[in-house]
This record gives sequence, C-alpha cells and structure tokens, in this order.
Amino acid sequence: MRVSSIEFTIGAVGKGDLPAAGLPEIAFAGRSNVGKSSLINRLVQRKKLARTSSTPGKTQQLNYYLANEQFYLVDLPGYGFVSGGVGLRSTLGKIVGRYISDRQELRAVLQLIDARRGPTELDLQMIEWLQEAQKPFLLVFTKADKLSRNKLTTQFDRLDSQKSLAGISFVSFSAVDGRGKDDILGWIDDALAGKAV
Ligand SMILES: Nc1nc2c(ncn2[C@@H]2O[C@H](COP(=O)(O)OP(=O)(O)OP(=O)(O)O)[C@@H](O)[C@H]2O)c(=O)[nH]1
Ligand SMILES: [Mg+2]
Repeated sequence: MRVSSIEFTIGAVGKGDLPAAGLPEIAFAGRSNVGKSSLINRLVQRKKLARTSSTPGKTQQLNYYLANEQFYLVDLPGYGFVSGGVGLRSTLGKIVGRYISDRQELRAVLQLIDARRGPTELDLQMIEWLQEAQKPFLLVFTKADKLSRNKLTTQFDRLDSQKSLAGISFVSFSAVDGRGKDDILGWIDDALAGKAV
C-alpha cells in the first residue's frame, strides 16, 4: 500500500470530538517519546505532518489524519511520563482505554515499544487492554537504529521467551533508516481488509 494523500483532520480531546461514524481507523499507541509521531511521518513520507519532539508528552490529544480519503491514522496521546505525558489512570489515559474498548471504527492498533528498553509495565497493561477488546494489534519495536544487530537479536530472543507476549506479531522499525516500513504498511493493508489478527 502507498499513502498517496494525507491530511490532518482533528485533534480530539474527548469522545464528542471524534469524527462522525464511518471510516475505519488505525491507531498508534505507546509511551511518550517512543516515536509514534515519527512513525506516522515516515509511513506517509512527510517529515513534519505529525509533530515530533524530544520533549515527552507532545501529543496530548487523539490526532486524526485522513489517509487516501479512505481511512484515519490516529496518533494517540503517549503515556508513562510523570510530567508531560499521561498515566493510564489519568483522564487522558482513560480516554485512550475507552477509545480502544468502545470505538467501533477502530480496526487495529500499532503498539509501539522502545527496542532498547523492551516493554514497560504500562506497555503490558496496554497489551492486556488490546487483548480484552479483541482488537488486532502489531507490536512495533522503535528506534532499532540505536541498537547493534547483535543487541537487537538478543532483545528479540528475550521477548520470545516472555510468556505474556507469546504468539504476538512484531516488527522492528526505525524512523531514521526506514526499516520495517513496508511490513507495517502491508499489515495496515491487511487490517483494513479485515485480515490482520
Ligand atoms: N534514532 C531514532 N530516533 C527516533 C526514532 N523515532 C523517533 N525518534 C526520536 O524520538 C523523539 C520522540 O519522537 P516522537 O515521534 O515525537 O515520539 P511520540 O511517541 O510521538 O511522543 P509523544 O507525542 O510525546 O507521545 C524525537 O526526538 C524523535 O526524533 C527512531 O526510529 N530512531
Ligand atoms: Mg507524538
């Protein structure tokens, strides 16, 4: 798949702001600073579409981007930073939780995890929510360019042996060198066609 057109639609702060029913939605979740906005920019080949920042907590709303006039990419607020980002129990965290469990238009979620750190407690909580909501999701290990090939392999071996993650699909990604991009776009394609698990 290629994203041939993309435009910012709305920054939603509450349920009432979400776009009216209809178009399918693909959401990007993960802790603050993990690289959600950078991933979206890379997927659509636009350096400055989604605002990125070295200060965690930049994205404080559900940012909707209309792609190919057919579906939305939704940049969710990052969690896990005491100042700036939101806790999953905060108001914004609850909005994210409710969005995942209740939003009919949500087809699939890309759950981002920093490849260097591996999943945090809050990441595992998100994964649990996704499983409970029975939404298809893909784990994306970001900033893979910051790890040597050896370290990446060790990290993935460790993940493989983590029971709570058994059987979950994952891909490694870098917004710097673009690795993983095509796999992610292919997965989104499948998700839109109802073929992702
Ligand atoms: N080396 C490297 N840096 C990255 C990568 N992805 C993101 N970054 C950097 O990490 C920082 C955070 O990236 P963002 O895309 O703003 O992160 P976010 O998840 O949207 O953060 P919030 O909006 O705060 O939730 C920025 O300084 C990015 O340049 C990557 O793949 N490799
Ligand atoms: Mg962001």
